[in-house]
Amino acid sequence: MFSRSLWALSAFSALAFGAPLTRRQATVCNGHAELCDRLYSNVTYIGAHDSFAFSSDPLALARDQTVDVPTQLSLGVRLLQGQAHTGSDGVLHFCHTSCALFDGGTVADYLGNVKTFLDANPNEVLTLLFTNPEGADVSTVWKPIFDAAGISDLAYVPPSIPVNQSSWPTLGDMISSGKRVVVFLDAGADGANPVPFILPEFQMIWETPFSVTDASFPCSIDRINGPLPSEEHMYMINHSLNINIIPIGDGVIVSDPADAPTTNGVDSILANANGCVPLGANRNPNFVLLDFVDQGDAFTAADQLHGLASS
Ligand SMILES: *[C@@H]1O[C@H](CO)[C@@H](O)[C@H](O)[C@H]1NC(C)=O
Ligand SMILES: *[C@@H]1O[C@H](CO)[C@@H](O)[C@H](O)[C@H]1NC(C)=O
Ligand SMILES: CC(=O)N[C@H]1CO[C@H](CO)[C@@H](O)[C@@H]1O
Repeated sequence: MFSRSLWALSAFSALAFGAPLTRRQATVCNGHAELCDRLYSNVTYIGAHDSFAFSSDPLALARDQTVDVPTQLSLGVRLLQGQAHTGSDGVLHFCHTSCALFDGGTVADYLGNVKTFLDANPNEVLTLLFTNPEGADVSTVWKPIFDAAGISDLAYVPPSIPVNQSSWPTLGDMISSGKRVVVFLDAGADGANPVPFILPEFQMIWETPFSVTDASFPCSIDRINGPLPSEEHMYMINHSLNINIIPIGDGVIVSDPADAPTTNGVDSILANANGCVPLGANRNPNFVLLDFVDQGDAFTAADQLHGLASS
């Protein structure tokens, strides 16, 4: 009895004093044990293009998604893309081209939804890739919104920028350290007052062209920045097929929902990925950016790119 309680006491003190020193090591990362040891840069994430621009109304031509952000995340989306504009209320919104055309609400509300997901899913690494066409200031406009949403503390801060292919942490390390959100901005992140967790996208990611209307998705490097060579970048395929609804002059290009089941199917995604592998230092794409991500079979394609059986 005595020795038993002594044992219990020592077990208790090991828990109380020892446990905080050893971090809980993640055993399942983004849904798969196999991904825990992979570098962040060696994983393929399915992304939702214009994630905020969701509508179930087929007449909403400016929509690029059918289901809302929490549903996208529950399906397995791990890259959320959004385009920020200042609304008429003076705060940052996610809007498609302009807030008059499609207003997806404030960035603050959006990030609140993201935080709810992160809290409920502690073993998930998530990437946020936002565009900043109006050049909103990172330290005075963007950072306070991330701070208020409680996401800044979860954001990964690299030891130095840019991060090359081999210098990203593993998913397991990101989850164990709690720094499991990676934030990229396409413009304005490398100005005079940078924010350590808001990373300049094109120094670390290159993209294929956008507004593609060719269903064979020929691969090329479109947007990229130095100083790292392209093979030290991660890369994103903009895998959404557009149609020109007014084929006069420059036309009017909108995303084509009727084609989404095919475009987001395994064959189309793998063909696009394979076409890019030679440009991507023989690596698979890191990010597959899709419209209407609830359609097709993108998550099976990602499993295949990871060499995993379908989950
Ligand atoms: C990526 O992960 C796979 C599977 O673990 C591994 O075989 C490959 O060597 C890794 N690639 C790099 C560049 O680390
Ligand atoms: C990648 O970055 C690390 C750390 O900055 C550096 O030690 C390494 O030499 C770099 N590798 C390449 C291939 O540039
Ligand atoms: C058509 C398409 O998906 N285009 C997008 C490609 O990705 C960039 C985001 O980084 C967007 O700006 C484009 O709209």
